[in-house]
Amino acid sequence: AQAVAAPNGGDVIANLFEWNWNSVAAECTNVLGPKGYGAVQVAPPADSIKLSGAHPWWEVYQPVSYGLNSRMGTEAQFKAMVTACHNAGVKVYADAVINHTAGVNQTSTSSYGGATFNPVGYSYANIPYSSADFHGSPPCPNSNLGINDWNNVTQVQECQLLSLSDLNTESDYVRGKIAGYLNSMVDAGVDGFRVDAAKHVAQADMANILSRLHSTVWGARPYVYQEIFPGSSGQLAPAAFEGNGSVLEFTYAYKLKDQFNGSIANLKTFGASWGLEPSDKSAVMVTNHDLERDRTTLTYNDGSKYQLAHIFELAWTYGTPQVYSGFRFANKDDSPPADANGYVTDTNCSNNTWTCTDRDQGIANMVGWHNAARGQSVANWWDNGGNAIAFSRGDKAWVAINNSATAVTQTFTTGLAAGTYCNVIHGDVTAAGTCTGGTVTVDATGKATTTVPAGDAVALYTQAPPCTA
Ligand code: LAG
Ligand code: CA
Repeated sequence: AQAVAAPNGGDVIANLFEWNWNSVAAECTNVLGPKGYGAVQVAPPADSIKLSGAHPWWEVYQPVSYGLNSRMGTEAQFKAMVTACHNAGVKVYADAVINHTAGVNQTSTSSYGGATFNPVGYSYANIPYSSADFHGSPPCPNSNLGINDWNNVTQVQECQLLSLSDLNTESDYVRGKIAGYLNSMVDAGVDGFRVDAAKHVAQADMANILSRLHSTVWGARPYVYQEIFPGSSGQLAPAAFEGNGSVLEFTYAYKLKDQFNGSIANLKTFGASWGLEPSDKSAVMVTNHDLERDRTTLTYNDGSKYQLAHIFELAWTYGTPQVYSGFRFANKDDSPPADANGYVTDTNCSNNTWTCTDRDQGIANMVGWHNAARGQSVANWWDNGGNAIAFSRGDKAWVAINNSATAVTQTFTTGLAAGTYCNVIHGDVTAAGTCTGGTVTVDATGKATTTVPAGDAVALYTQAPPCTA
């Protein structure tokens, strides 16, 4: 057993997409822990295929062994990262690719960790898997093994997604191998999993695999949130997977984009009535690595709207929120910054290659705001009927968001006790109790007169130590 600090109790997930393990470790220590993030989501940790030419980011979604030497670092670096994050109070959730191995349409036989495999022959010697461990036809009714009907349960779950070799998750052997892989991470301290392509694994198979998982080093069941694209009904609808854990809320991300491109005053009722999954089952997000590439959500290209959407997500009461930090790309298939052999290099947040959203001063400080507001209901809603809103969370925290092109000056009812508050969107409270940015004064009746600049926000909360000047 590992000696670890207790988790800090926060629930916000920083999704550090394809950051290498050393960079994740440093971020946990220097940013995520100090700012109150509850967890970090990391890229798929298994060894994966390495193509012969360029190295698109999606190589890691083609596992070829369950060893942990990968594009993001060695097994030792992975384990050191988990320990560093735990020591910073931050849990670690790994992206788990368990529906499939590499594409049967790939001819490369090299990997980042040195595994022996041949995708064309369904052969993965290190696990080992051979062709009997994959779905063929039957059960897939299509002779090319592809998915033709995306509303047909058998095709979606037992044919090949994108020609990726589809594991026979009905078999006890395969279930045992997948559970063994996941348990190797749990035993190393991993606290939960983003389950990749979960819609493509039969619910009964997933339930069986999850039943085999060990408890985490902190004595909890691993947190499971499943990738289920919406759009199908019945057994393929997000709700049909909730017996096995939470689901990533794609509808949340799509609707948030619509409102920030329309009128955020509508967000007053944002929640289950909008067709979202139940709050306690929803892992909500502004974007993720797929959505920023298909441009169906806000992305780092959207400037203040992207920042303000994260601020709203952290202030609102719905779901378990994520903050997304990836890398900049010109083309959809671009590699993350990597060395000549494709191994991802250390994250650099200042040379315009990575998008370190988790460090954005306003977003990072909203994590503390979010933690302070836990358990408090939304109150004191205000909007201008267009693109400016404000609300409090009980008497603990208050925010105003201006998604319009003109400044808004207003006397707001904040719900806060009288005092001087640091606007955490642009300031940090120092040890001496001063604010490095602007302050807002709340009067004895809880009112504050302030200006929210265009494309900006003002956020105040009761902090310790308090801001005194
Ligand atoms: C996911 N969720 O269900 C990931 O979020 C998504 O990023 C993954 O696709 C997908 N499921 C499979 O894990 C990504 C890329 C695909 C890529 C795939 C496998 O978006 O473009 O497919 O990872 O690396 C690529 C090629 C395909 C090819 C396939 C197999 O684009 O043309 O058929 O590899 O060789
Ligand atoms: Ca499947």
